Amino acid sequence: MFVDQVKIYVKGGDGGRGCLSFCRQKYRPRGGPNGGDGGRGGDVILQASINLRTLLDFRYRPQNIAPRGGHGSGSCRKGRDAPLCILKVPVGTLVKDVQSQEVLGDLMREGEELVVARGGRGGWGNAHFKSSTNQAPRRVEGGRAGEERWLQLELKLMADVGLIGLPNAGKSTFLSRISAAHPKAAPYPFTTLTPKLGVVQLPDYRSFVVADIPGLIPGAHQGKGLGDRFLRHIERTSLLVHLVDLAVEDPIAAFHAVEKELEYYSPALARKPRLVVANKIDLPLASEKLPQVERDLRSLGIRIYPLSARTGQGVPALICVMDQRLREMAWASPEPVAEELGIAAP
Ligand SMILES: Nc1nc2c(ncn2[C@@H]2O[C@H](COP(=O)(O)OP(=O)(O)OP(=O)(O)O)[C@@H](O)[C@H]2O)c(=O)[nH]1
Ligand SMILES: [Mg+2]
Repeated sequence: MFVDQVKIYVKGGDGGRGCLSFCRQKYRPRGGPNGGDGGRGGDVILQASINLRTLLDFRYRPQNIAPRGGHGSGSCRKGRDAPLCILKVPVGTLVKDVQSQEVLGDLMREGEELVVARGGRGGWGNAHFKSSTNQAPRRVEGGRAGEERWLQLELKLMADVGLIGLPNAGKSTFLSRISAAHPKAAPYPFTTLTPKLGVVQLPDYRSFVVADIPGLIPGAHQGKGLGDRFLRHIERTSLLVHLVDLAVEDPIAAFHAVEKELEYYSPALARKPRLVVANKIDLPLASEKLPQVERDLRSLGIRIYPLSARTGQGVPALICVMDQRLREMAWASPEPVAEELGIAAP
């Protein structure tokens, strides 16, 4: 199951109690206070990992409480500091405080960490309160409580290129042709129910990551079909590839329907550079429509790239264009995502 949004409760460990104790030894009258301090409670830390793809684990474990610090004991022995509570999240997780809606962090790289709840300090033992005027203090402190809060975790997948289009446009077929990914592709709408990633390997050992998301339909912004919530997963991409199925009755209307949904979802996303691809040109019905569609879109200043995801015709040329566009935009994101994630070829 793919889970990309969860609410979790985190609490740092409480500090250990300080100890009330006096030295009692033979031949050491009035040995003085020797109660040790409590240990620190553990912090709760989120750590990004490329080995996770969903926030599913947190559905079953919404409460995450770090261990308490050890209590102090006699002979000035300090309590044990509690271990950290490390929660692994997928790379690309955005962390928000539920109450203030403040963004606490965005974990974008493997191993990146964010402390979300600090453990409480240990209480002082009575040895700590000794002074010239109070040589036998009976005062001790309890440990401080650890921080607690509710967090909203939102996963936004990391990819360089996002595929968009109506259901059945051939997005998953295209992804399986250009990468080693095997997303399910079938001749009915909404075959893809959750986003899938694929890594495109280039001949010179570079690579980039492409995200396939469920198809959009007119009214997706009002929740029609699978809605538009999966568009969040292509918000981080630098380039969109819009696949238009030439075999449908009116490819131009299909093109505008998807573009409109992008605009409704987020004008920023709609402003992203994109390549428009005319798919299924292996079908005679589709190739007949190509010149007209080409002309109509050219009048809007849009160039189209014809290809067939099924036969592979036109696909290598498009990969080159995608790579070139990504390289041109490299100033915006200096390293391709694949390298950041450590999944590029050696
Ligand atoms: N003839 C032909 N059929 C294609 C081509 N590309 C995809 N198809 C077929 O179109 C159908 C839908 O393809 P998918 O890849 O599942 O489409 P999708 O865009 O991922 O669809 P959803 O996941 O439902 O959004 C499948 O039956 C594919 O075999 C193509 O280039 N030529
Ligand atoms: Mg699909």
